[in-house]
Amino acid sequence: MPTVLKLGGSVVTRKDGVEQVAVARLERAAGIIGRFHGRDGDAAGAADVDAADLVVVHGGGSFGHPNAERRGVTTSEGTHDAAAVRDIHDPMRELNRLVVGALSEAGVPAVQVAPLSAGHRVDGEFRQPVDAVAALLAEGFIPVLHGDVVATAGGGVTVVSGDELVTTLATGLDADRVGLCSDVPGVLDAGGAVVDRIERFEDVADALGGSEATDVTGGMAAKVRTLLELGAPASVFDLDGLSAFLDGGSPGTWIDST
Ligand code: IP8
Repeated sequence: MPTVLKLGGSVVTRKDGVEQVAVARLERAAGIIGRFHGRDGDAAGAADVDAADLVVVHGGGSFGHPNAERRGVTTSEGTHDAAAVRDIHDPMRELNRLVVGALSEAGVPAVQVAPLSAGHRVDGEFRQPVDAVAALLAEGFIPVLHGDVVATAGGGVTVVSGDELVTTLATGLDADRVGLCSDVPGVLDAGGAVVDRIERFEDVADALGGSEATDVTGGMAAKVRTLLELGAPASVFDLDGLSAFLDGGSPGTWIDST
């Protein structure tokens, strides 16, 4: 069963700039994924994790959120302005091209997959057929999707977050593991310490503040809520934990309501 890995916008972009790639962090993440992918299944620590069965999703960071905010588009507020749709979608495609390029340099058979081309939203719920993603996986490719904008019944076009994509893909592909790699080592409590395990949102509701940079899709609180609704365990960790996660470990915070 596949692993779904999200590289947060804070990992692949610099949130202090406009449409700035975090080159060193992206190359580091790509190198870790490349080493994982290039390893055979009998390598130490990787025995029960299939390196070929990986779907990557990345967030928007400074390529997505500022443009969406400027256009007044969120996951619930849509637009019928095609220029606004292009203003949000096109930079995300460019970021996706750069992420896929870095993965490719690291030896990963990564290919671009755009949610706008196949996903849509009905009654607030994001839907994305996963057959094409499953077929790409079966043929040995690593599909790389991204936070985007999608057609929304009765509402024009709205933002779809990488976290929504993770949920939809994990459910549709029957993933057994989900990883969210962000710029923090896990979900932090009020004192700044990593919470080891979350089973109910109420356990951490008070500790979860808003994201500091512009984030039209809700920051860490929204991530935790979304992950608690998954039928699979999820881990939240930073780049230091990525290798351990791909090896089958549970760095950072383990989120599991099952
Ligand atoms: O960074 C947001 O994706 P996220 C995508 O995963 C856009 O929340 C276009 C703002």
